Amino acid sequence: MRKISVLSILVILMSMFQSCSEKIETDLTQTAFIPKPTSVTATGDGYNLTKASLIYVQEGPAGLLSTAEFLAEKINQLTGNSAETKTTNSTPSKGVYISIAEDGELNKQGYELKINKNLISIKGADAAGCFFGLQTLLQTLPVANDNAQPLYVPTGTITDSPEYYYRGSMLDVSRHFFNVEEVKQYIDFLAMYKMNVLHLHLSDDQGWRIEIKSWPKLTDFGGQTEVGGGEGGFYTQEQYKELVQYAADRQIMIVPEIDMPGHTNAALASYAELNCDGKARELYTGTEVGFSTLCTDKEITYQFIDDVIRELAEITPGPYIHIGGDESHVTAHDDYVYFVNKVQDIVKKYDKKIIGWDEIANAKLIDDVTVQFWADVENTTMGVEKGAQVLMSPAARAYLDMQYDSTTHLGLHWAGYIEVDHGYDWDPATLVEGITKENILGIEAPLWSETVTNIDEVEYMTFPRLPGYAEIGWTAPAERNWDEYKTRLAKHGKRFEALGIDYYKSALVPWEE
Ligand code: IFG
Repeated sequence: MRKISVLSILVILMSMFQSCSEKIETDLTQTAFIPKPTSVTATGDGYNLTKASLIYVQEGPAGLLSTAEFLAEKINQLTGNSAETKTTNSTPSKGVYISIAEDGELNKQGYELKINKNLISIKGADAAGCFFGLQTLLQTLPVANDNAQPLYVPTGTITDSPEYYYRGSMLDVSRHFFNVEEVKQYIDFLAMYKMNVLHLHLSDDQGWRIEIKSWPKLTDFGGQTEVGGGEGGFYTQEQYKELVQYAADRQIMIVPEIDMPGHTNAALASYAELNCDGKARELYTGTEVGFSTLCTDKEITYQFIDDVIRELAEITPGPYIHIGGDESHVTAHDDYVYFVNKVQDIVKKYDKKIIGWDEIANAKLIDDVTVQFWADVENTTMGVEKGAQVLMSPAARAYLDMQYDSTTHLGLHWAGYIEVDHGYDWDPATLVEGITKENILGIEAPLWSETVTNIDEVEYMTFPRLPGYAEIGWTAPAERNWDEYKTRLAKHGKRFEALGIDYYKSALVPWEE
């Protein structure tokens, strides 16, 4: 018998080791997708991503190229390739193909992701659907591939579409200011989980954060501090437009909020004439609420609001402007109603639709108003009776500034503690009596920043709860339960770590080691 040398045995062992370390995942149903897709069918093979060199884009439909370029960048990061995009008017036989479905073929914002050995096809009902299909594809791949492993996408078909069309988060940039780069990072977090709205809380007692050219002292003076006395800051209109574009390239709409008549100390400190007594207020760096109000019976107040809404509407392509309306504790009820009625007419004049915190339901409410439910069921159901839609942001479930538990070193707990399961285990359509799915525009998880000062702290309060809100907004309630969801969330811990996200490692989640 021929003597088998030690060397040849080593070679055999190495090749066996090599093949199992390259174990190719070929079961698409094993990917821990969040949000959970409507349907996933596996066909048991793998598309070799390292061969992906061309990303074809259907000629004609708008908004697909940015998605294709986004995908090319991710593929090149993961494989070292130099994949390029190319428009085509016919379906290619290999590579990646991004296209728009026939009218009515797929649900709004939905997509069909078909993967075989040679071709990955992302077919969207619309450009947003294509981008959401891309996010699903990316979840079959690692966030990083530092040791240049060959990468395969498991083959099969995913057909998917969202429960609600408005799936968002709010970032309070007034209590503490977050610069353009930090806001872009937050937009990236939303995009990973198919959220499509970023509500920016741009003004409050502690700071005015958006340049208004006709009222320059709002930022020159009113933007110069923040909670705790830091230097604050603001976005020039050019920077705001840069954020709008960055978000749009990720199918995310910016909803700007000017909170009024309460939460206006920064404006009242900037312009004496906005105060009923004609005296400018001091800048405020504390965290009390409900002590400020614009002067609702002065004409200049409405000229001020007209200028602000006009300038904001000009740089906001999205359909909504948020007028705030919360905690106007020093505005007499009738003055408040009179004020909100007048502000609605101003916003309508600039062809924008109104969102306001649930207190605005006490006003007349014109058509197409959305009441953002945060704390008061009576206000909200009154808004429904007046024909308003509801944006669900129940503080006790969805406020990202609520502490996880009594040991959380950041955040508040006036609405209660929100551990990861409590933030996930609820259905917007049944949470509040009198509010049903038909009344609901969507879901939004606000992050108030009284106690949150930088992006690391934003990450700690946002992760791991944000993916849960994204799933509540996207996946049918019958398909959701905490015990199954937590096993998928557990597999995203490694993704958070690879992204450098400083997340709260809740003991309720069986994180992968
Ligand atoms: N309520 C206030 C916010 C903020 C929040 C902190 C709303 C609509 C408490 N208004 O929530 O300004 O202070 O959790």
